[in-house]
Amino acid sequence: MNMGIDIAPSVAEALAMGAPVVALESTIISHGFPYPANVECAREAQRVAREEGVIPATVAILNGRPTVGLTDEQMEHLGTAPGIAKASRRDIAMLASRGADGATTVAGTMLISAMAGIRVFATGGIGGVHRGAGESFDISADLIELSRTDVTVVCAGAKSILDIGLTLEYLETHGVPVVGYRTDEFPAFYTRSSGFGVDARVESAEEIAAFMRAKRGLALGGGAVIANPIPQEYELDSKMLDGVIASALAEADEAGVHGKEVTPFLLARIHELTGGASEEANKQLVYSNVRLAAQIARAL
Ligand code: PSU
Ligand code: MN
Repeated sequence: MNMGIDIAPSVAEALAMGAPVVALESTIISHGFPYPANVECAREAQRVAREEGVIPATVAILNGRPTVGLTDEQMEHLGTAPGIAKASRRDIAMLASRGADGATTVAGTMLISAMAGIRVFATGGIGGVHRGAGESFDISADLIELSRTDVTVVCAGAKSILDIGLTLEYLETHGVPVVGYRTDEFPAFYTRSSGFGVDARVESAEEIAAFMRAKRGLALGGGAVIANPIPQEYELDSKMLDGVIASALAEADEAGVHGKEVTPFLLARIHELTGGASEEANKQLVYSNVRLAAQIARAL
């Protein structure tokens, strides 16, 4: 039985005509930023996509229905209502059966995008292998989804709250291509460099579209990561960040935070400890990723 998904008219029409569509996630709204920056960022991300001639499709679970393409009111709801669930692959069926709301992670958004037939998705940063995963086994479901669902995820790399080296090893093991857009290095979200390389470097959206066509033509399955470094002018100071991240990690450890709470806890602490600086950087890298994702969707 397929209970189906709800696709907004603008998105359904674009998909039917073969017009370009870019998916956007909603965990970033409910758990990634404080209010009102969260809703502002979500609206501006949609505006940037439209400015690039592409239809934005923000994804969430509303009243138990996977929903593709959100209105301003729906995004306001996700950004303000208390206790919105974080929805990764394993949460979706329970939210559906209970008729509840959920903000989709990268994994959840990929899954629902694939159901809708959307091939490109822009986010801020992907989840990954957490530091200390050898003990905690904390590896984001985003990485497993990338290995099984054919959606291309444009991101600014992964935050150094994660073990970036192990995240890249894991993606390699699971056959997920990691492509650098105009970079040889995998970016670290707030900063352009991490000290770790990418598999391949490309210079244009057309090259990425050609890569996606080749991947599909060979029925290779699985997704791909397109790593787009934060624009230089918004990059944060890495020394300052190292200190902030160390404090946030120590606090999480002390507070005994675990499971799906870890990432939202760390994101919130980083925003609190750095004030407006990280918030601005985070917003700007999202817009830059939406712009690139839109260019890829058009090139497809
Ligand atoms: N990393 C960020 N910002 C985010 C997230 C991760 O820099 O908003 C969110 C994304 O929705 C991602 C999720 O899919 O956190 C990963 O959570 P976890 O580590 O619990 O899998
Ligand atoms: Mn986790």
